[in-house]
Amino acid sequence: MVKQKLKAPDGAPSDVERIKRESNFLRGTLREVMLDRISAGIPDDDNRLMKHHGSYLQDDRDLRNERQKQKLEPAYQFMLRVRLPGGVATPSQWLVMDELADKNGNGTLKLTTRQTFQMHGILKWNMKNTIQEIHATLLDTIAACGDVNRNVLCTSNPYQSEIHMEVYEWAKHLSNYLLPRTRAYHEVWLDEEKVAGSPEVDDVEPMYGPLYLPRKFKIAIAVPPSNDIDVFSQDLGLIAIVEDGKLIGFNVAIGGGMGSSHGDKETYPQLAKIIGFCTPDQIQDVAEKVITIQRDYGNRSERKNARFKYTVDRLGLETVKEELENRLGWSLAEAKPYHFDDNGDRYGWVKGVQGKWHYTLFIQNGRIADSDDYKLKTALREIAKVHKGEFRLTANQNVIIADVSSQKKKKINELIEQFGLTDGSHYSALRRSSMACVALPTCGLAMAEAERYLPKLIDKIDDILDETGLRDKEITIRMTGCPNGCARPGLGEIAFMGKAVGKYNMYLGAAFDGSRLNKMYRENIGEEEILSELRVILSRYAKEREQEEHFGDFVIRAGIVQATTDGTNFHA
Ligand code: SRM
Ligand code: SF4
Repeated sequence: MVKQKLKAPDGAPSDVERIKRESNFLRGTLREVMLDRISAGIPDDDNRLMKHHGSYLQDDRDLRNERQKQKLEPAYQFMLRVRLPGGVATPSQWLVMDELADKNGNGTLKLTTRQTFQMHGILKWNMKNTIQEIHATLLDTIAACGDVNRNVLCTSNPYQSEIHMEVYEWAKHLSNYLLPRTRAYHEVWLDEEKVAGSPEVDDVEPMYGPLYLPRKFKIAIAVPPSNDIDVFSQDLGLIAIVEDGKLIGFNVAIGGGMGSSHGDKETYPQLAKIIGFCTPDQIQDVAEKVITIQRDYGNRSERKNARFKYTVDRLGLETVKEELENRLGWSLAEAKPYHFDDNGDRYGWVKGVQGKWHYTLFIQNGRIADSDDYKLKTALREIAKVHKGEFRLTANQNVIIADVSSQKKKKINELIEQFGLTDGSHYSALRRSSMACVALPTCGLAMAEAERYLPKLIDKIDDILDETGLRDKEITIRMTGCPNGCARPGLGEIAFMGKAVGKYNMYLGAAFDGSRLNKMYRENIGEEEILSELRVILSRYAKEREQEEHFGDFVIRAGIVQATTDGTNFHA
């Protein structure tokens, strides 16, 4: 067989490549434009660079039309995303985030689908002191967005075994090791003085180089039987393998991703495929070499085809594996058996292996806010004041109050009761298994509502669940305001992706354990049609399902949506 010569796609580099190239390692003119007081916004080139510092310029879309009518510039504000490997934060870090959200943000915190905090509504003149206060609490926002490796996820549950702690340490290590090395962040936000002279390019970014990656890159580590981080949706997914109570290594899966564009067949969600196994001390090398393959062969002219999943498809899985092994200088071992039960969270109190307690709190779509009748933000602040353990943010947008001693459990329980916090048990199991992305009003790409609408839609679906006796049946349901897939909708047993205001494409049939994508069932439908479709399908599920059969499996067996022959990747 003639060995394929690897190359990146031809074509002129995209404008973002020019911006990165001219940026002097992500500096651009950010330092200067953040001082300008004429506009609350920043130029587009700097906004592109800003992402690598963990922030986006946005505008409040609820106010867009009105401001346009009044000939005012959009209501510019920044979103800021923290880097929080494995989602672990201390109570004092929680308190700082809580205070900053009130002082400089819109008074809320968003727990994201990648286990971290986002703040919205920060004005330009408050950005620098916000980042400085985050830094002072030993957190940062470096590489939380942008064409680099993003926040590294790992299974949240700290109770099942000591392996979880070990895996968390690996997630933290990978996140730190794969950070950009440029001092741009320190200079722009933390007033670090620029070192004289200009070091050689390779010294500045030995792994990334001056152009960084063609696109964002995502890594997550799952500890079976929990797939709470949706390991197959990642560019690089690692599955912890435990034998005789010891972590012996990781199955390595590559080329997953959720995003697509409506009606564009050249873009699609895809599940990562397992290519082998490596030991714990090999994962740094594996991650680094996979990233350099994407750096060298990813598409730098078409950003919509630039994710690693497209590089893998273009070059072929086997070729990428071969290239990886060439770069490693050794071969991956054969993948080991593993089993996932689900991709959800386990709510309420559980006792961990070391005798400490952990409480998973249900947070609807990750939004921490106070309302007249539910003081969630205040409650978590009061808990953080007395809590001595950790907060663990989950990839399902919930939070675990973790590592609670038996003595402290009583106090935390009192606060849980005083503020009426919930583990979700009085809700339908479907609501507990729901996720929605931010969408309107802050996301510039949203075509429809998600976070603000899904709870209301579920109120109506709950009526159907009550009629059909399915209230306690766990069915994953996900909604996004566009097909970019931020709430990993391709892996919802039921999913909706925004098409236009009030209109969604409806998808059915993902696997309950996150191992099979769903398929488009109806296009561009509104609430009435969604509910009438669900009434028929859920009624059939209630009557015709086999014992223990999950909803996603049922819709395929019943022929409501068709699976492809390999059954793994059948997103329309
Ligand atoms: Fe996302 C872009 C929010 C997880 C795929 N995502 C965005 C932006 C920044 C919009 C933009 O580019 O202007 C959104 C900001 C909205 C806002 O107002 O806050 C946004 N993404 C989110 C969050 C906050 C959703 C949430 O409600 O939790 C999640 C933050 C994660 C984090 O902490 O890092 C979030 N985004 C995801 C995920 C899920 C995951 O990573 O596990 C995905 C699908 C997985 C994947 O990447 O394939 C995801 N976001 C995208 C995409 C499509 C990327 C693609 O190449 O296919 C975009 C658009 C883009 O990059 O051009 C995007
Ligand atoms: Fe915005 Fe679309 Fe992501 Fe939702 S899925 S946050 S609408 S980019």
